[in-house]
Amino acid sequence: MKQLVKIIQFFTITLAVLGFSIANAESYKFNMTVEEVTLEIAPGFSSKVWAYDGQVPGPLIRVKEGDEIELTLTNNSTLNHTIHWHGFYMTNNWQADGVPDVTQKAIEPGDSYTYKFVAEKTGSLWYHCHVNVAEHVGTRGMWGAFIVDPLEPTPLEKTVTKDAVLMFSGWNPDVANVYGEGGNPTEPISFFSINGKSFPNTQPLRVKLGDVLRLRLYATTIAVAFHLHGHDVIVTHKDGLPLAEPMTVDVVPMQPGERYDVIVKMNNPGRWIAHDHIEHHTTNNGKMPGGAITIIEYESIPSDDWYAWADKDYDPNFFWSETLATEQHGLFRHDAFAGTFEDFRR
Ligand SMILES: [Cu+2]
Repeated sequence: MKQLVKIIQFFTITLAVLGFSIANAESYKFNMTVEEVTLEIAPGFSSKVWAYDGQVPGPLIRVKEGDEIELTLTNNSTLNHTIHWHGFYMTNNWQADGVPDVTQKAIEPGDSYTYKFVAEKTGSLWYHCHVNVAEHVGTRGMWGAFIVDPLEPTPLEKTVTKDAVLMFSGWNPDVANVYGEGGNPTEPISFFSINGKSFPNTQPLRVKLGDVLRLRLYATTIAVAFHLHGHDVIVTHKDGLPLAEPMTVDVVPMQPGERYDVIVKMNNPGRWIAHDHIEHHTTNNGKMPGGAITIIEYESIPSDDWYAWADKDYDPNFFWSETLATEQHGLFRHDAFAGTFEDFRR
């Protein structure tokens, strides 16, 4: 009898949870394009890219668990593309997985394709092209972050006061200006970036004493060993999913495609570098400093005239922190990530 009561309770709770999620689900209709633009990555180094909505990273998509998404992608470029929704389950909906010649025909120049799916999995997910991935994703910037807020965040997540997305990638200057080349595993990747920019073109992360900072770390196209000076970080999520036991570390090793969410208690005022600890990833074509570097600036620390970023033109949304500070859901573009159109398109 006790067992039966338990079973009935279980189903009642399950139904209540499902009912709740369905009742609160939103439906979104988005449009994105693929554009051929040139992206400035480091001082003196630009690359031709295929960019979702003309920007790298592509627009941030943010919804909540259970929401429905309908996204139409129009290909304004000269080669075929798709979107693969990395980490999504696509239950009974495998045709939305975005793999050319497996789940769909690739989207040809001038054509559109509509993806419809439900945000079942939560956390720090992402999207990328799945046509000739080695070039399109590896060296042409076809990727962006997709965050699904869980209906029931973990207690640690609820303490976060500032959120940031850091997408790490690499670039090969030898093929940067020739579409259709690149992606050879032996090619020299000699520029390294966070959100499509190499230091000093990256941006600082400004915090205050007492902040609880969440960094959503994406090893988008290359291996990364993320290290923040002066603090330990608590690894709370791997590939979007909460860890049963969060782990405290000072280096976060990641392989391409992996994401780790880390939470940092901002309890040590100063100016602290945060960088990829694979040594040559902090260079621009072999010259240090460059590459995948940012600096955490506590607002109580005065600047110095010798500070590398003393005169920095500050962009508070470079890590999507402003967007993520709101309750807003949707698709978000950011001008700072936009490439420039070539003359031949005018
Ligand atoms: Cu592509």
